[in-house]
Amino acid sequence: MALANADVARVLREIALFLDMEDVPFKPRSYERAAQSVEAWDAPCAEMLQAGGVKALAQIPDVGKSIAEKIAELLTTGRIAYREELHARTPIDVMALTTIEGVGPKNARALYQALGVADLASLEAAARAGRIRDLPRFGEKSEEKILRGLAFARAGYGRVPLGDVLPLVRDIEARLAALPGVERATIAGSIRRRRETVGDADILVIARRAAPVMERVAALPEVVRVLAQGDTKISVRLATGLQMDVRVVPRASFGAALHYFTGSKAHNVTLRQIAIRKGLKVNEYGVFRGDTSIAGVTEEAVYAALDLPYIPPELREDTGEIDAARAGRLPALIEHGTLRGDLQTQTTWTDGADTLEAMVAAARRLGLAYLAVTDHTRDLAMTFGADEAKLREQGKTIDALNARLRGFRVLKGAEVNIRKDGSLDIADEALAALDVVGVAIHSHFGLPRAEMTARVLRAMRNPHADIFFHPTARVLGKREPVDLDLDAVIACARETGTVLELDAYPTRLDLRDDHVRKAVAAGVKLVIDSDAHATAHLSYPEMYGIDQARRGWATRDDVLNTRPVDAFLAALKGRPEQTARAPSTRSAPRTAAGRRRPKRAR
Ligand code: DGT
Ligand code: CA
Ligand code: CA
Ligand code: ZN
Repeated sequence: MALANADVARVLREIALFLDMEDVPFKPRSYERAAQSVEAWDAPCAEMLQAGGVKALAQIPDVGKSIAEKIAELLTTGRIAYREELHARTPIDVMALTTIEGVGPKNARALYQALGVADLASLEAAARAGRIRDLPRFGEKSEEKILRGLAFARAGYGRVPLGDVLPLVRDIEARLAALPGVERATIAGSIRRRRETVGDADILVIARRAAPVMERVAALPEVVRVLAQGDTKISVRLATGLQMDVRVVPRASFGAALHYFTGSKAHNVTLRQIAIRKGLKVNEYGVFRGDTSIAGVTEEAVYAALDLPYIPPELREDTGEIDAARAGRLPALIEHGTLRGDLQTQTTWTDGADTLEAMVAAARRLGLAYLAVTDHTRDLAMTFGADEAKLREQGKTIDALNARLRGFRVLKGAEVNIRKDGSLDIADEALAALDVVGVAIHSHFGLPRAEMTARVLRAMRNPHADIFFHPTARVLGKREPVDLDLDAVIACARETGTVLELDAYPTRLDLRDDHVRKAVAAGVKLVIDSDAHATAHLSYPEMYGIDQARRGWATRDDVLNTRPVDAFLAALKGRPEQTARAPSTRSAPRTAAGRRRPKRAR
């Protein structure tokens, strides 16, 4: 079976890590960018190679001739000699080791050279034996951190981030739907509810005859093993490790089956109790009065039979949605296709893979009308963080670009570091010249709750801090959320008019759903951003962000970047409309700065 682009990207990424470990300049970034780009590329590399040779591969952005040749080598021989060379010098599982928080490529090499650590098992053994603490540049704290990281990686095992499975499962859904004899194929279970992590995939298929469908499922190229097979259900293991259950159901009971297998279990249980009180019975075949089915073809009919309006799958967690439905108080959830701007993106100015022009073009293709460039700032030296002078330079470039653009606006922004003490790493005057200031935690993740909360509140009280980016700083499967009093943050956001972000990058999803719900309930405004580091990432808000916002009961009005650019900017803190609400926090210079708040009559 030909390697998928994701597999190619993984090898390129591994090479980047090896090069990084050896302190080779520039090259690690080239490989990392190429990996990102290959991963995001629509056409399979294997097919491109077949159709157009190495030249075709070199058409992929950020894939130069040399890397294209290596991809071709990988696709034809299954290996890259260069990678083998690097691996022979430091024969370690660098990919696995660097998923542990506290272990970068250079640490990994040091651990190998001093202690022979080559994989997660030997890392754990070394940490448990207390041998890491004595190494130069490590110490007891790093050893503890590594142990925590290992425990965290283990605990997460078994559930995978939604973003790791959704594209593949959607693809399989489409292929099943196209099979002869199949009337419809639909994702159910936690993936349909868009839960942020997934235990296994569930797909329902309407077909008259189940056997041929199950044969085709077993023969899918991704399937490595059939775990179980019955008359209408088959469970398989995919090459990625994911389990997938496919059930074939008749049209007459499709709505009931879809409802049942979408879950959640808790939602289903509560609904069944309601049915019982009405003298009805609900199961995967329908809603029954005695032996007579009174609903089953559609989910809407199932709910209607219980005197309920349709409840969107994202809300079906038994966290009050059934009561709200009964009372006619379900929120009008934010819809797909309603976002008009993106407030967190990075470009080649720092650690993004694509130029500002390319990002703008891609954003326009997605139907957006504005985009804030929010490259990292000074303290993040390794990502070429901007200082005040660089931000000024960028500002000029953006002005020039905006003068050429019609119907699109690039906003001047920055992703400003919140320092340990809550101060920001860019001077207020420079912040005042920006359209949008995002503040974020990128260091000192381990502060105790009180200190962490005070730090964040201080940053949010800065009159220039418009948006608090990825508030809990978690990385799914890798870094736990910081210990932060979210209630205090939400109260402060409300008081100061600071917007909270739902970062839709698939390994972040931060704020997560239940935090969104709290923020929305408190009347705090949100934005849904991509945190894009490449053009392909700009679709994340639509792919993941909206769904998580829906899981947080957010309406369109709660999300500021559903508004046109002028209305969006007007809603940020310190705007004339807002000063009445938050008088104490905004000092005069912000609006008086002129450049910061130009009248946008264009
Ligand atoms: P997951 O796979 O852990 O991410 O979560 P789900 O929700 O996809 O759970 P899964 O795959 O075990 O089952 C799919 C759906 O089937 C589940 O959401 C509700 C339904 N279901 C499964 N087992 C039961 C059950 O024992 N009772 C009820 N009422 N529903 C069930
Ligand atoms: Ca499932
Ligand atoms: Ca399942
Ligand atoms: Zn960030």
